[in-house]
Parts: sequence; C-alpha cells; structure tokens
Amino acid sequence: MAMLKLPAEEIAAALASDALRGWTVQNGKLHREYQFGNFIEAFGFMTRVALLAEGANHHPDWSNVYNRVVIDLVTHEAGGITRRDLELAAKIEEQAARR
Ligand code: HBI
Repeated sequence: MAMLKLPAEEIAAALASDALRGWTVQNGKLHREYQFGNFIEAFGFMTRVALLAEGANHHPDWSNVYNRVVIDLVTHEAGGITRRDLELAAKIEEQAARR
C-alpha cells in the first residue's frame, strides 16, 4: 500500500504522546538521540533495532559514535514522515526503555 505523508498536526499529536517522548521533527524527519553506557550497549541496541526494522521492512537513517546513537526516520518513497515512521519510532522507544 502506498504510504502518504502525514499532516503536521497529526505528527505533532503523535509526538505529544508518552510513547514517543523525546522524539522531535528535524529537517522533515522524526529525530531522536540516545546515549548508552558504552559502545557495546549502543551497538546491542542498534542490533535489536536492525532486526525489528528488517521485520517491518522499514529502515532508519542513523549514526553511532561510541555510546551515542542518532536516529532519523522518514519514508523515502513518500518523501516525508508517514505512519510507518511513527510505528517504528514507538518500537524503537520500547527497545530503548529496556536499557
Ligand atoms: N525504509 N525508511 C524507509 N523508507 C522507505 O521508503 C523504505 C524503507 N525500507 C524498505 C523500503 N522502503 C522498500 O519498500 C523498498 O525500497 C522496496
């Protein structure tokens, strides 16, 4: 099914929910930065997110420096933020809450 870019109000409403605490919109993408105790914890988190992203066939734009992970979510084929990005952000947040 083709994904539609969400209206800004819908994104703002989702970001106001507890499930997406800490997420913002930066440069047209959902954005969040996490800090872990060390590299292995950061990379372990990235590994778990990679598996759930692959399962959803929806993948983050991200980077890692030592214990920090920066994540941007956008639906490339839609050219903007869609429901898939909100869903992946919520799953990522669940993973992060386990650390
Ligand atoms: N991940 N973030 C993101 N955006 C996409 O458009 C996207 C993806 N992962 C896989 C994917 N699209 C595939 O559907 C294809 O490109 C075929």
